[in-house]
Amino acid sequence: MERTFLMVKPDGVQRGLIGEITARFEKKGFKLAGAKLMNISEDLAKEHYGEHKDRPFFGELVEFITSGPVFAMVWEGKDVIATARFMMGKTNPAEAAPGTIRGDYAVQVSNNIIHGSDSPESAVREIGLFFKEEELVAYEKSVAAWI
Ligand code: IDP
Repeated sequence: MERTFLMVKPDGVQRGLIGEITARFEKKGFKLAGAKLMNISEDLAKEHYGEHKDRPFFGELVEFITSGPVFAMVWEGKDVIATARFMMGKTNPAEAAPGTIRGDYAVQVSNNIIHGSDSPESAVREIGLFFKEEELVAYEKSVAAWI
């Protein structure tokens, strides 16, 4: 079963959207494997967003993601990586469709509420950066056959 790393960013936590966002993935039928509220260190932020290190907004991005607690999660399910990205909406909230998380709750690209892994390789890398294996919980949900 596929796993992805999702994170409610500091703007989403401050705006009280943890429950709203988590509920969407629960109701969709995905399974939560781990979650925690945490502060991101500057080193972790730079590592997580390493692919953007040469972009002009990198400093702003690191400052933003370390500006307050984030809610880090691992979700499991069939095609969860691509489906979660679809549910998040486009990176720029101005282009994100209504009904998506960014389309419904965000205005600016710098404050776009949620992060989600964009490929299987990113998911493995990001889960490893944020979670120890023992923080992830393996269990069966009795409704699985109905999803
Ligand atoms: P993604 O989060 O949809 O995968 P990426 O292109 O990987 O999008 O960019 C990572 C994050 O960097 C975005 O979610 C957004 O918060 C931030 N970002 C992207 N472009 C800009 C920009 O032009 N200004 C400020 N922040 C940006």
